[in-house]
Amino acid sequence: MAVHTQSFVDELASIVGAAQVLTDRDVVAGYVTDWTGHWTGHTVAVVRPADTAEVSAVLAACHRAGVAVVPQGGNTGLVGGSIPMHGEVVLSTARLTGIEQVDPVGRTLAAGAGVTVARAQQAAREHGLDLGVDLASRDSATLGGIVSTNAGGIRVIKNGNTRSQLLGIEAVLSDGRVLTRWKELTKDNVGYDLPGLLAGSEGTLAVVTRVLMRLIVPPSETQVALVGAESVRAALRLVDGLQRAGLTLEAAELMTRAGVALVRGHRDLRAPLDVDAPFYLLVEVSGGDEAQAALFSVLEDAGTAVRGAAVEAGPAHRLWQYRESHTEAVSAESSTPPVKLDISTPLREIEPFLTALRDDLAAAFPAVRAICFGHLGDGNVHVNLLDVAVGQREAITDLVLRRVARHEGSISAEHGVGRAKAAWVGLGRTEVDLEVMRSIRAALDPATMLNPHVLPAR
Ligand code: 2HG
Ligand code: ZN
Repeated sequence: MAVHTQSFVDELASIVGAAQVLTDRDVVAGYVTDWTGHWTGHTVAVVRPADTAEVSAVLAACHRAGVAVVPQGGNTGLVGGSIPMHGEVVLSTARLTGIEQVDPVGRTLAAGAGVTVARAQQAAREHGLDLGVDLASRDSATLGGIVSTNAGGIRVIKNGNTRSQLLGIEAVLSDGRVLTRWKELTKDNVGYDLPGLLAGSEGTLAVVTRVLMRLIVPPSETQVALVGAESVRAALRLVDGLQRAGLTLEAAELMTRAGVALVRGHRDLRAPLDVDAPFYLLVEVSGGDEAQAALFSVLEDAGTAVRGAAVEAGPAHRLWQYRESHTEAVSAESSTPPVKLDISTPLREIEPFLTALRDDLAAAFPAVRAICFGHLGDGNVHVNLLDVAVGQREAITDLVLRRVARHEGSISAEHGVGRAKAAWVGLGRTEVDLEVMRSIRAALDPATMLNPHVLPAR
């Protein structure tokens, strides 16, 4: 770092107060290692501003000093996108926790970027509404984080991803200027969609400080089925059948025999069904008794493609736990930090992709265990690779992502590019596309002060 560290830290302290500039090694430990345990960096300081004005002053100070900044929300990301690998300042949004307004008429929620998804959901539910986004890390993941990564989660099939829930945004540019696009309007077509651009920009264009989110009307009742399926094709046919029967899907999740066995071992759970199956589909549909009857009838029509099913009225935590415990079970049961590759393919390619991947891995990495699960309705598979030796991470990532590209897929479906996939963005975008992205980045952050090592570097 070019500046004198102590005077720079003192300057940050003069903005946010000394107690909010963390430099002690033990205190910053939780900010410099990611959730998977693979990415560990170091930082000159973790700064925790209390409001937008302080974020602006902190960024301006870092800009003047030429010190790069990594924004961080709940640190639940899975691609190393909020870890300071090169000594950057960590700008934590942990104190931007105000819920400013829930408007039950316009169905919007205005809140600080550091509000957790669970708190935002709770605030919305007090008005009979809900956030359109839900994900297993809801208790720690923040609104700023899900916007910055354009997070997906289990409700995308019904509500779309985070970008489509975002109505307005306040964000601070790298030089400290505050960008505000904040209109509680469904229709507002004046120029470029800047909130949409900042969504998914992974902290490279601006630091999100406040968000205006759409709220949804949640279903008053739901039915959940955990189905043992003969094949991925059979599971997809079932999803299609449910939609054609007029049912509204709230979720459609895929698991495998190996994944369910791993979760069962980790959580000491009994088998979800009294029959075994190579694949499991977890579906949630809205509605009461009538929906349940329609669900049963689609299951019956499926014949032998369905090996068995358990159906319960929502929220059916007992059935959901098999799906929601996957991430935790993978981390606990792998002998090395798991390699987590979040990919998508067209629906018709999921089965060929999974079959080819199994063969590729068996040939090249026979000792690695692969657990694939994810959001079937969105064509989104989470490829989790256990017991990968540190020296093999890059080669196995390359193998999987090249396989994805051969199936017309995306190397990042919902977790983002971060550091983990920065070297492979060329597999997902053309050269001109990458040039345009670099130009946008250079326009907003000419000196590359914000999260310089994620997404395509300049
Ligand atoms: C999920 O769908 C999350 O549960 C995490 O996106 C996926 O652990 C993973 O790979
Ligand atoms: Zn997911």
